[in-house]
Amino acid sequence: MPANLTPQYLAAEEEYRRARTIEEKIAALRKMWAYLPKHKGTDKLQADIKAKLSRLKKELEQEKKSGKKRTGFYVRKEGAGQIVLVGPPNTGKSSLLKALTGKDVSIAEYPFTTQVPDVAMMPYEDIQIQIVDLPPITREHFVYWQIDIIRGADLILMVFALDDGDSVFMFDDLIGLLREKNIIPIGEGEGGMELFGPVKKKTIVIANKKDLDEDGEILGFLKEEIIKGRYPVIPVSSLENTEHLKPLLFESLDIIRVYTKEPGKPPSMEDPLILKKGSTVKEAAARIHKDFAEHLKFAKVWGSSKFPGQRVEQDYVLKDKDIVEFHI
Ligand SMILES: Nc1nc2c(ncn2[C@@H]2O[C@H](COP(=O)(O)OP(=O)(O)OP(=O)(O)O)[C@@H](O)[C@H]2O)c(=O)[nH]1
Ligand SMILES: [Mg+2]
Repeated sequence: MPANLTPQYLAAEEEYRRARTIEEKIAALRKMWAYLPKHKGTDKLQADIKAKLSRLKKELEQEKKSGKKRTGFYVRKEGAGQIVLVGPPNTGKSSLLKALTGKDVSIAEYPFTTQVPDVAMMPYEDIQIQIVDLPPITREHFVYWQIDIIRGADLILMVFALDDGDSVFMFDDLIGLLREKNIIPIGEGEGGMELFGPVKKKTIVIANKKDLDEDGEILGFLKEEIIKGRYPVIPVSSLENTEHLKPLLFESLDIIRVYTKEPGKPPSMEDPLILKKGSTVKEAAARIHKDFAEHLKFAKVWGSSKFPGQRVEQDYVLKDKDIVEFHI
């Protein structure tokens, strides 16, 4: 991101992220344009905003012509991470949401049961992870707010069914549909959050309804003939126990929990800081307060350090469940 973007510009960008309708998006983009400092360093951003504006204006015109009014959905992020369930119809996405979170959602034998996003929190140890269930995605049913929600998520779970339906054959089509919308599902590595242009998203394949594939034949086919090692594949049955999935989901979010303590006091074991894997002591301090990071002299760490309460420098890389005491 180019430096020296003004707070007004960043506020407009936040407004854009939250915009639900095309009109709201256009209004936010116009503000971004107005507040964007126009110099060489923002060339790319200027071009992106212009391109997005003209595309949305065209979409708005088309919408007016067709007389169809679309309403969008925006899901506010909550908890330590946001995971979105994506897949063809009837593969058990909503059943999986229910199994992981306990939320009672619409589940039915027929396809296209889910029509609006369903959101619920999955408790995992001492944190909460947000799960978003979407209406199924097909070439005919892939609307802009589904795209926006997937684009904003931290992790994609692609849910297929090991039943006698044909969902597993839709795998490459689904990847193609996402790629067309500038979402690049990746099996490993770091995903991104860019506002414009192609964005990589970490993706796990969930092979659901494994209870219907007793001999594992369909699972074998899915892994060997279709996925071919491109993505991790996890067999589950949403009707049975899905507990084994939870630590895997936490791991895949690439986040760590860090607890803080004040000198001479016990650590506060509630509400850990949630940081990206690989974060340093300085980054943890910055999360508490900008000044805090600037004035930080050193820290003491319990957990990943060689001995409890070891003094470490600002660039010390923290691990999940570390306790940190900042000294300024
Ligand atoms: N045997 C079996 N059936 C399942 C499993 N998970 C879901 N089902 C059934 O599959 C059907 C579809 O489940 P849903 O959870 O509604 O599927 P969905 O993917 O949300 O469907 P849409 O919202 O229409 O895309 C229901 O009849 C579920 O009971 C599973 O693990 N095993
Ligand atoms: Mg559903």
